[in-house]
Amino acid sequence: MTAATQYETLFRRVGSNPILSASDWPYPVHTVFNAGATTLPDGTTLLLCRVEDRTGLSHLCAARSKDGIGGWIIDRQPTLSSDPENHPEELWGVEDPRITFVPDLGRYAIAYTAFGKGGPGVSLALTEDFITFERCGLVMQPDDKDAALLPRRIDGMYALVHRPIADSGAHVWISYSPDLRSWGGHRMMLQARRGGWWDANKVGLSPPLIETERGWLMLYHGVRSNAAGSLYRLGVALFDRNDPAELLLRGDEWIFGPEEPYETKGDVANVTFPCGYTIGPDGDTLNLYYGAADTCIALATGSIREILDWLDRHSS
Ligand code: BMA
Repeated sequence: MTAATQYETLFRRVGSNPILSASDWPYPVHTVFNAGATTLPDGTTLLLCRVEDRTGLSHLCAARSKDGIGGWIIDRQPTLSSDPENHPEELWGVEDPRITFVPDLGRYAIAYTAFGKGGPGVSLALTEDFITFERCGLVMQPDDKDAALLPRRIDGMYALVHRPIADSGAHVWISYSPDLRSWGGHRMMLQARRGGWWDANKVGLSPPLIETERGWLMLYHGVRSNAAGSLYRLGVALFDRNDPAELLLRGDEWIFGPEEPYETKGDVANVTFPCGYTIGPDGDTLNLYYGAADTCIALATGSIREILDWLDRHSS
């Protein structure tokens, strides 16, 4: 008798998952999840975590660690809170940050969901140190979320990947700007597949795009709604390096999804929702930080090279 064939494992969870939970916080909070990630110049991993308190609204709080796994030093108060007086679009909180270091600005750009009376929209803030922030305000009006800036300009323009909701569904788009304020040149990048597919109902960018020699690698969340609710799993697609709206390859199957108890049980069951990654010193190891069940933060590691190989064998 031969052993049953297994699906390939592209991401391995670390043994200490979940790596951050509400009980780690220096002030009372309900849940911590959906964190943006970056590596600071001294090698420290910084996570900008979405934190929900008992008002039900979210703010962002920074956690720093030397090895990106443990020993987190967490800001003693919210790092970036909503500012509804100046930004009414943030009346109901700020959520799901994605961080991109932009060398030509010399600063980190944080794209986050601003939640207000009009619904969720996309806002941008710039920072050098994750202590003070310059807010650019709402750059994509509701309904829109799941956004991240590209680290470099394309044909002289900044590029933002985001996920507007229209009557036709929830698909990933890219838009361009000369100054991070005025946006145009909108093009659709990736469509929800419809029908019975695992990514039939909604797709959205997960962490920021990853630039590889073969193109821009996108890890995206695909949502399938069934009688029990919604399942949030992770898929992968590759886009042209010079024209990121141009889809080259799209994986047929999901590559990561809820399996462990901390992913299948929580405030929203069956959710794995990465908003950030860091890349190891070898230039290939991908440390993927994801919100689990909208309750805690977990880490899984993969290899960019293995993901690209898999994509060659599993794309339609
Ligand atoms: C999405 C976002 C995420 C959340 C996910 C699952 O629409 O709002 O913040 O993690 O739903 O609830």
